[in-house]
Amino acid sequence: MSRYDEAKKLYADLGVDTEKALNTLKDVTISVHCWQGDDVVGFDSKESLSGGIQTTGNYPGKASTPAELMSDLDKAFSLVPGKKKLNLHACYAIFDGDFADRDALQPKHFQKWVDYAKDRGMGIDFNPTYFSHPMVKDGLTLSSPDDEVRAFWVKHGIQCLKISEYFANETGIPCVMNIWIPDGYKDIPADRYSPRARFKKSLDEILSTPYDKSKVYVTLESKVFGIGLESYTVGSAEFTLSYSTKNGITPLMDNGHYHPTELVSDKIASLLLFNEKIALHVTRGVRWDSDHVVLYDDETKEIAKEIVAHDALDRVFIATDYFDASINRISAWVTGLRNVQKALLNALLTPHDKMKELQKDGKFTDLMVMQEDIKTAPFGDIWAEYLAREGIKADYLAEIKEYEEKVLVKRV
Ligand code: RNT
Ligand code: ZN
Repeated sequence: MSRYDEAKKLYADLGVDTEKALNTLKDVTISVHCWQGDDVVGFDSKESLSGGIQTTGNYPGKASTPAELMSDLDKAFSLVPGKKKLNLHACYAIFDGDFADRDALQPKHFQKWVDYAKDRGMGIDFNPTYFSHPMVKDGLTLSSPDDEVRAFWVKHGIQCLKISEYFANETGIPCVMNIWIPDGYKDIPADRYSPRARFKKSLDEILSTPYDKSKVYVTLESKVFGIGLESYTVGSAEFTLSYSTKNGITPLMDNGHYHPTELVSDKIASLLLFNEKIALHVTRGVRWDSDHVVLYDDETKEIAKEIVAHDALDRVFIATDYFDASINRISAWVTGLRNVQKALLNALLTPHDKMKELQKDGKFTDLMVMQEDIKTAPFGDIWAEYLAREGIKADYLAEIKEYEEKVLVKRV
């Protein structure tokens, strides 16, 4: 008997159908953040990364042209099982001598990305880029008191909506457009109200542009603090949740954007009760929103469990969001993406109904024993079977090292 067949039997004894789990997982789409490949730099400006986020490390071989980034993405995609979507930021516009500033971006500046995605049968998600740009004034964009600055960024949002609709039309797959602004203050503000009021007004202005809501899902991402923005962020959790539910858009939770003892896994159920869809940025914060590579750790598993246990795979937009420049960037992509998939598989291999029943009946002794027992079930054999069925090699390091030697280290 193969290791998979044995594992299948053991899981069946626990009440879990491994075939069903494998079939479900292969249809789950993960939106892959393009910005791991070049340390969140993009192609439209020479400004250094701003907005209170930071990439550290200087590993050789970062992509600095569209061709390089596409090639690196291909390498990463080839080593990751399952369905993928490409997640782009507006700063990844590709200009052919027709530079346009952020407030004037057009669908044509993303045509090469559309060709790329279509060739690979993928959809595209999108993010307006409200950082690393001279029009970020005093750390503010959509909440700026300067009318010119605020108008510039409103226009950017509107153009991005048009580009998102273009992506959906071209690929035939809906586009998730995520709005995140870095706006905030380093020190104690005198007025916490007015910046949020201006942010609200700006969002209203952007979203008053007609767009097809069956093709573009607008999400709004909250944050608790950023580097240099420690005391106040305009787009706080309360703001983004209230705005989203009131205006029929989708809230996005990034699990690096809360106080360290606050867990996104605990928030998912509440959001599912009040929203048709929710969105996630899966990341790993170490002591702060450090955007480390996602591991197969407790919180990643718990997040996956919350999605699967409540039968919400079709209601949650799952995207990755991390950037590590201290290790091979392709390995960073592959490791993190595989770990999200592992966490989902682990959740699909958990007898949730049985365990919910134990909780309902107050059988907490039995529940704890079962929760602990399942941890030593032969998960690795099912994962190996998944990779094999997807035609993906288990060992990815050797291939990445070869690519590093042949391609990455030769880049200047
Ligand atoms: C920043 C947010 C945001 C960015 C990307 C690049 O803290 O998490 O999602 O990481 O837009
Ligand atoms: Zn994020």
